[in-house]
Amino acid sequence: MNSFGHLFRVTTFGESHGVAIGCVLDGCPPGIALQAQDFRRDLDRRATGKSRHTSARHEADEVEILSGMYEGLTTGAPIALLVRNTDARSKDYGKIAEQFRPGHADYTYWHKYGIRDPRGGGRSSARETTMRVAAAVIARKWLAERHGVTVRGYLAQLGEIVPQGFDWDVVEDNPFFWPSAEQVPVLESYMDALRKSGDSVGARVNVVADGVPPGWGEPVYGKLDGELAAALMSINAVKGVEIGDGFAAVTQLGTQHRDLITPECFLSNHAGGILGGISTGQPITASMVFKPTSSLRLPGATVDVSGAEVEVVTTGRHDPCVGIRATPIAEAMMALVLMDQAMRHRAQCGDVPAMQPRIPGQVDG
Ligand code: EPS
Repeated sequence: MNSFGHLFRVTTFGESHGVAIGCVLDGCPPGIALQAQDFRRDLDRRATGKSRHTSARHEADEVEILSGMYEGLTTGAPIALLVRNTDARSKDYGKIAEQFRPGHADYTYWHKYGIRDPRGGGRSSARETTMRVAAAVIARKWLAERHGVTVRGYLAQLGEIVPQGFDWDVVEDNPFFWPSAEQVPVLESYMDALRKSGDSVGARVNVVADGVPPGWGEPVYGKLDGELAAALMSINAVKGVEIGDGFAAVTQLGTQHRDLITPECFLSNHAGGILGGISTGQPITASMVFKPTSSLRLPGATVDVSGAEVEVVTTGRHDPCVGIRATPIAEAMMALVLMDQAMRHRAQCGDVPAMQPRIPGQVDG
C-alpha cells in the first residue's frame, strides 16, 4: 500500500533515483489557500545537505502543484504534487546492487517482489518522506486555520545523549532540532566523531499536537493512538512508538498513571491526550525511536543474490543518524492522522453539540 488515510487520503509515488517523487491527495477540503512557496519551510527542515551531520545529497525539493487548485485555492479535486529528483548519484549503488545490506530493506524487498530498484534504496529510501512532509503542509494549514491545532517535535535523544534542559524556542535554531542550546556543541562533536568512525547511531524523536479538541478518534478499530502508532511506525527506520508515558507505564501504579481531573484542568498527561482511542483535549504526545542507519562504510558480513558469502561496504552519501532530520517527518505523520480523524469526526459527529465540562490540559502540557 502506498496510500494513507481514509477521508484525507495521501498516495505517494516515486523512487529515490527515479525521475521524480510525488503524491496525490484525495479528499482535501476546498477553499484552502495554497502556493508552491508554502512547502518551502518544512521541506527545507527535512532536507539532506543542510548541515555536515546529514547526507550530502543536495536536492532542490521544488514542489510543483499539478492539479486541484484554481486561483490559489484548493478546489476539492485531487491535488497532485511533484518534486523532481535533481541530485541522484546512482553509481554509488553499482557495487551493492546484488548484495543485501544487513539491517536494510534490500533483503525483504527482494523476497517480496523478486525484483528491486537498488539505486538509492528505490522506494525504501527516506527520500519518500519528502512527500509526506509536503502533503502535511496542507494538513497543518487546515488544522491551524480551522481548529487552532499545531504540531511540533524535537529530538529527544541521540545515542546516549539526552537533553539537559528544555526550551521550545531553540529547537529550530540548530541542525538537530535539539531543545537545549548549551548542548549543541556536544552533539556536534559527537556526530563529527561518529561520522569519522563510519558507524551510525539511533535516536528518539518526540512530537506533540496542541489544540486538539476532545472527541477526535474512532473508538475501536480506528483509535487515534492506534492510527498514530501505525503512522509513526511507517516512517523509515522507526522501530518503536510510544503514546503518552508509553512503556514507562509498565512500572507505574494506577494512582500514578491516571490523570486526575479538577474543574480547572487535568493535573497531568500520562495518557498522552488520548483515552479510549479518542482525544481528551490535552496535548497529544508521542515518542518514537529510529534505529541506526544500516548503510555503513564499515564492512559487514552478508550474502549476494546467489547466496554467496560476501562482505558489504556501502559508499555514498548516507546519514549517520536519520533521527537528526526526522522531526519534521514525525510532525507530518501526526498532522496527517489528525486531519483525517478531524474530517471523520466531522462526518459522523458534526452535529453533536460541544459537551460540558470541557477540562483544559495542564498549563505546560
Ligand atoms: C537515503 C540515502 C541517501 C540520502 C537519502 C536517503 O540517498 P543517496 O544515497 O541517493 O544520497 O541522501 O535522503 C534523501 C535524498 C532525502 O531527500 O531524504 C536512504 O537510503 O534512505
